Amino acid sequence: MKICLVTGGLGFIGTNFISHVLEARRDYMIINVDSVTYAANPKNIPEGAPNYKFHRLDIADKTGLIKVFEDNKIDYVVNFAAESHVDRSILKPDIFIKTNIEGTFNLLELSLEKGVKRFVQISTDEVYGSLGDEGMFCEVTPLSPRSPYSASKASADLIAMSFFHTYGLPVLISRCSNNYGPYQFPEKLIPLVIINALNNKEIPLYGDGKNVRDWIYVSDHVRGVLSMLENGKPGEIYNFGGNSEMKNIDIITHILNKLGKPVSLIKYVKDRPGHDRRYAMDFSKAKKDLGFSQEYSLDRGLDITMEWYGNNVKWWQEILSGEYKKYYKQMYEGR
Ligand code: TDX
Repeated sequence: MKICLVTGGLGFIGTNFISHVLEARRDYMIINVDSVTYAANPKNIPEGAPNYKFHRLDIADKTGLIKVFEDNKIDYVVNFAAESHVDRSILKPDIFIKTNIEGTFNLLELSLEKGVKRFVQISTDEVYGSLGDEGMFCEVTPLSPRSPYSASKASADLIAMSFFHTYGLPVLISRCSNNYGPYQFPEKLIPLVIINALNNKEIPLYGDGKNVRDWIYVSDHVRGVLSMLENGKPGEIYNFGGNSEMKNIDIITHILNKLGKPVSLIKYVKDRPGHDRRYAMDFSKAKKDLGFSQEYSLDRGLDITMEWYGNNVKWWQEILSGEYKKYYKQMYEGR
């Protein structure tokens, strides 16, 4: 049995990763450590799933983590736990430093001490900064993060890689473009558009709406992470992308058309400060070294995602009536 500690496994990508591994690998035992912040939901993974244990714990809580590492002989760590929303990092950056940097550092120290065989750090394309009309990010692109969120992720990447070079901890880093799919918290663009459209509510579009993002269906990303965990080379960084660059205005219009909703729902609002203009990923290394390829086109991924939000109204209605209500008001009213 391979004991795999997954952090942030009740959040969006972590949930999708755990579900995939539990289905695809019988020889994995998953230990999920998640502090259950606003963006996590304990119902995402059923209690009592086989080969699965859950601990409610913050990765910034080193004492708690020590116990998990002492009670279990952990082979692998996959660190999804992070504060991940750029707009929240602009409003209140401190928690991003604590979770994303200090939390990762705690995991690295304990992994080294306990002889973990592989440490996968889940990073993001945002660490590379912002592109103009041309070019793509590759793994050797210099880091140039521009928001407190992306700066915290870039910092964690640097510390993680320093553990590889200095102490020989087998660290691997994944950097991926914008994920979308089931279980994504509605503060992110795609679920926000779907849910607002279903509720016939205005859709806030930042700035001129021409910022470009590359979209990847979450299942493709989590397959990439698993192949990297199993077949990647320690000390390496792997980019993952979706080959689906779209301007924000175009992807919103596309979703509204699919849902049969009018484009008049779109409301141009004040831009995000420091808003990165364009992301695009060169993921030829993951293709070549890991055999990574996408299974989902943007259209297929969007159809499945829209269907999931349509079938799981209770899941997101609970969110809309909680803390998110206050955040949404602060973010968008009067913008
Ligand atoms: O209401 C909105 N209106 C809007 O125009 C929101 C929420 C977003 N946007 C724009 C901003 C971005 O250009 O849409 C684009 C996507 O925004 P987000 O969903 O907030 O994602 P982004 O800022 O691109 O960052 C995402 O991708 C990289 C994730 O949030 C990060 O966690 C990931 O690392």
